[in-house]
Amino acid sequence: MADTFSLQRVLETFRSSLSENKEVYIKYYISGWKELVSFMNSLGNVFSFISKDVVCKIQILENFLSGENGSHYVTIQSMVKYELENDLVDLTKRSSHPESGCRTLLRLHRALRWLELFLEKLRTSSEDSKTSVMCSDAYNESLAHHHPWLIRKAVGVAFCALPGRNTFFDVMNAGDHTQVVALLGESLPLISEVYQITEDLYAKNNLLELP
Ligand code: 1PW
Repeated sequence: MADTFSLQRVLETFRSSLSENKEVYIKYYISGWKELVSFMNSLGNVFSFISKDVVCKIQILENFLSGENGSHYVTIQSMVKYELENDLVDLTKRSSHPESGCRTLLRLHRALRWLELFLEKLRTSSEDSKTSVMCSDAYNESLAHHHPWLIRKAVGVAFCALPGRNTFFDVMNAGDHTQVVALLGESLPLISEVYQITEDLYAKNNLLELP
């Protein structure tokens, strides 16, 4: 992973994460998140508590992927099948499998919805739009429903420290503003597709509320 963030690379990793028969490769899904973490870190210390949790979740999934049962963790589909068939998921409350791949990935999946909403707002925003408002609106429409009060407060504080729209576009490192908007337009359907495939899979298996 290169040091400088590039929006283009995030999109490429999410693109690579879709297999021909529409399964999602965990390896690339995680790479996409790693890029986003480097982005969050470049936004300053306020984001470190947010990125820490994401880093921790990425690590859990990487451990599964490189572990002895790694072959079952190649795609989200194979992970769900394997963990369910082998009773490796705590379905109602956390007990013997508090950090299953399924519940860990679900947290990233919910955050991906936030990202999708936020990037869509950014794409259609006007020059005087505030990133902090777009960010928290997207958050309140998605991830906030899954977070307790204290986290919602802390996340809200972090959003206030976000740089303005111009800086944001520059940090994305994808050319001038028109190019960033075009790139977002091209890539949002992809992120949305990865999100929807995962959402349908989790819904079908009744996994959307995993503790
Ligand atoms: C500007 C770009 C930022 C994009 C990343 C957005 C990710 C937002 C993640 C918020 C995390 C807040 C702190 C941690 C909360 C955890 O309790 C929560 N994790 C997540 C990813 O929502 C739930 O995980 P848990 O406690 O059930 O293990």
